Amino acid sequence: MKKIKLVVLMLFASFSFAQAQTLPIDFETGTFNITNFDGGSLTVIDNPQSSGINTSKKVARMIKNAGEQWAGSYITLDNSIDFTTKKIFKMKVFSPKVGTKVLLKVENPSDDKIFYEKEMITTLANKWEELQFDYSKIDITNAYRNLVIIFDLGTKGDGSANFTYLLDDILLEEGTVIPADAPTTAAPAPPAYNASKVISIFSESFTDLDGTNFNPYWQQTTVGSIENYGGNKLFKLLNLNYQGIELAGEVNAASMKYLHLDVWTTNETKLDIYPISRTTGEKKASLTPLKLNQWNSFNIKLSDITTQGFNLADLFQFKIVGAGGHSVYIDNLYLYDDNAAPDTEAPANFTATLSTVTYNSIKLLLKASDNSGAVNFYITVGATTTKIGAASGVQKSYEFTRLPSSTEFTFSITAKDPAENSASNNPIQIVTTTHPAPPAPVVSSPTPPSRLAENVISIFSDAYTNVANTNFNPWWQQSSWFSSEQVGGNEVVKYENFNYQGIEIGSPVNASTLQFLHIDVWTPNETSLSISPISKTTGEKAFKITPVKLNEWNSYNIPLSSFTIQGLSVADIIHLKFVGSGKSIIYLDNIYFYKGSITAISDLKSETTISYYPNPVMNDLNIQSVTEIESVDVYTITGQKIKSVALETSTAVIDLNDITKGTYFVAVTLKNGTRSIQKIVKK
Ligand SMILES: [Ca+2]
Ligand SMILES: [Ca+2]
Ligand SMILES: [Ca+2]
Ligand SMILES: [Ca+2]
Repeated sequence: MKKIKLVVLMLFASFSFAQAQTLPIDFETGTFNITNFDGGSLTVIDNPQSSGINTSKKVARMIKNAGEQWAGSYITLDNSIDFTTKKIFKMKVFSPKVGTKVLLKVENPSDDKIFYEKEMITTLANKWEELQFDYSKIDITNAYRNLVIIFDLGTKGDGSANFTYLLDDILLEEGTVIPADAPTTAAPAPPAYNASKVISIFSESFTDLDGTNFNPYWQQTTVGSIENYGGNKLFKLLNLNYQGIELAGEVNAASMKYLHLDVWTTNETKLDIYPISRTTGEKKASLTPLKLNQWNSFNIKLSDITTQGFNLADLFQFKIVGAGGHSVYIDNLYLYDDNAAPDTEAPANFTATLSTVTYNSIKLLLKASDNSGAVNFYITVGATTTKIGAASGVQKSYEFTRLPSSTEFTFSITAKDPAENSASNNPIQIVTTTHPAPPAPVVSSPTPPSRLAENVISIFSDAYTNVANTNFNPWWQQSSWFSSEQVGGNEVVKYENFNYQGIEIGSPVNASTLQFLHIDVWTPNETSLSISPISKTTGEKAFKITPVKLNEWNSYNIPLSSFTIQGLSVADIIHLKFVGSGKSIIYLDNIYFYKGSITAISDLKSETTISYYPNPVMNDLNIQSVTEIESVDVYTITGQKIKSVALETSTAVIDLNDITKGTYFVAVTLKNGTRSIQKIVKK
C-alpha cells in the first residue's frame, strides 16, 4: 500500500477528541478519537442494518468520498495494543458488495514507518459478516496505537451507497484464523459406544489411538493439518489430491462393523476413502453423495470391504482421495460396532504352537475364535509383551527375529477379545532354544594385488580407492539385513537373512576399458549366488558364481565379456544385484572392476608370458607360463565351472575332449597369486 505520511494526513484531518478507547470496540458507548484522511469519513451511528450476526444498537459507518484511492480513517486508542497472546483481529463488516477489500492496519502514532497490516475480502453483499485478520506474524517489540481502516484500497470512492460500509465489534483474540471454507458448525456428536465397540482415529468424542500421523509425506500436493477452530479440532485437507493417514501400528478392527467419518466441503466434487491393510492392501469406499456447505456423515459398512478380500485385523493406514485442488474438512473418523450389548463371551479354541526355529528367529502360530470377530494375542517374553491382532478363527503367524543364537526363550501367550475377555486356557507357554550360529569368517579375504589407478574401479575394498557414496543397503524390498563387520582387521559387508540385495554405486561406473569384475565371497550356507551388474541403458545381466565353497573365501574374477556377450553395456554400471536362495548369510569383500593384464608395472612381464594354444582348440589345450601355475579352471560363458585342475608346474595340458562346442573361459591362477583369464573356442 502507498505509505501515508502522518504529516500529510494532519492537513486533511478532522478531529473529534473525546473519551479514550481500548479494544474491544463495539461503538455502543462513548466517543471515539477518529481521524479521517483523504476522503474517508467514519462516524458512529444507530445500526441501520440490525440483522444476522449484528443486532447491536450502534455501529460505525465509513463513507468513502471522492479523494485519494487510499481514503480512510483511523482510531487512536488509549494505549498501545497488546499483541503478546492475542493475534487475530476480528471485525464485523456490512458491505454493499461481495469482494470489497477491507484493510485493517495498526500504526505507531509517532512513526508511521512502524505498522502492520492485513487485507481481507468480503464474501457477502448487504449482510453482516465477521472478517478475521491474521496478525500472527506481527513484530510485538514495536508499539501500535492507531487502528487504520481503509475500504477498497486502490479504488477512488464517490460517496455513494456503493462506497458506504458499516463496521463493528473490532476485537483481538487468541487462536488461529478460521478460513472462509471452514465448517460454520460442529459435526454431529457421535453416539456413545462401549470402549470395546469403537476404535477412534480422530474424534473428540472418544479416546483416539495414540501416535497417528495425519500428514505423512506420500508425495501429495495436499496441505494436511489438524486445526482447532474455537475448541473444535478438524482435520483439514487443503488443495486435496490425496492424503495418507498412518496409524502408529497395526490395528485389529476385525470386530468393527462400520467406518464413520464426517465431511465438510465448499467445493469438493468427488471423495473416496481407502482403508489399507498390511497384508491385503487398500480397498475403496466412495463418499457419496457429497453435499456442499454442510456436514456429510458417512457410515461405511465394513462387510462391503471385507467381502472384497480386505483384512481388517491389520489395518494400518488410510488414504483419502479427492478430485483435485479442493478443500475438505474431516471430523469424527472412527470404526465402530453398532451392537450396544456388551461382549461377555471369552475367546475359544485357543492354540499357540511353535512353527520354525532358526539360529536367530522363532516363529509361532496362533489361533482362537471369538463371537466379536476379533482376537488379540499377547506374547510375553522376558519383560516385553507384544500384542498381535487376528480375525476370529484365522491362524496368525508371528516371527521374532534377530534373536541371539543358542539361547532359550520362554513365551507366555494369552488370547483375549477386544472386550478383554480371556480364553479359558490362558496362558499357553512355549519354551524353545535358538539354534547355534552358523560359522563366520575369522581370516580376512585375500589382499588384492596393487594395480595402477587407471586399471581398477573399486566399489568396496580396503586395497583401492572406492567410488564415493555407494549405498550398500538400498531398500529394494529385500529380506536381507545389512551390516559391516571387521574380519581379521579388514572390513567386509555382511548380508544376513539374504534373499537378494542391491548395491547402488555412488556414481555410474564406466568399465568399458576394463576386463573383469572381482569379488570375494564367504558363506556358511549359500550354494547358489548370482551377481548382476545393472546398466543405466541396458538393464541387468546375471552371472552365476557357482559352486560357492562353504566356510572359506571364494575369489571370483568374472570376465566382463560374460555380461557384454548377453547385451550388457559396461559403460554405465549404476547398481550391482546379488541373488541367493533365501535366508542365507553372505560376506562380501573386494568388489571391483579391473584390467587383468597389468596388475602393477612389475607384474607386466610374468602375466603377459602366459600363452594358450591352440585356440580354437579341438582336444588338448596347452598352457605355458614363466612362473609356476597353481590351478587351471574352465568356465562356461555363464560362469559355471566345469573343470578344475590343480598343478605345480609352469606348463599344463588341459584335456577338453569331453566338452561341447562353444566359447569358454580358462582361468589360470599362478603360485604368486595373480590370475589370468583367456577366452577360448572349442571346435
Ligand atoms: Ca455495536
Ligand atoms: Ca472435532
Ligand atoms: Ca467375545
Ligand atoms: Ca575388505
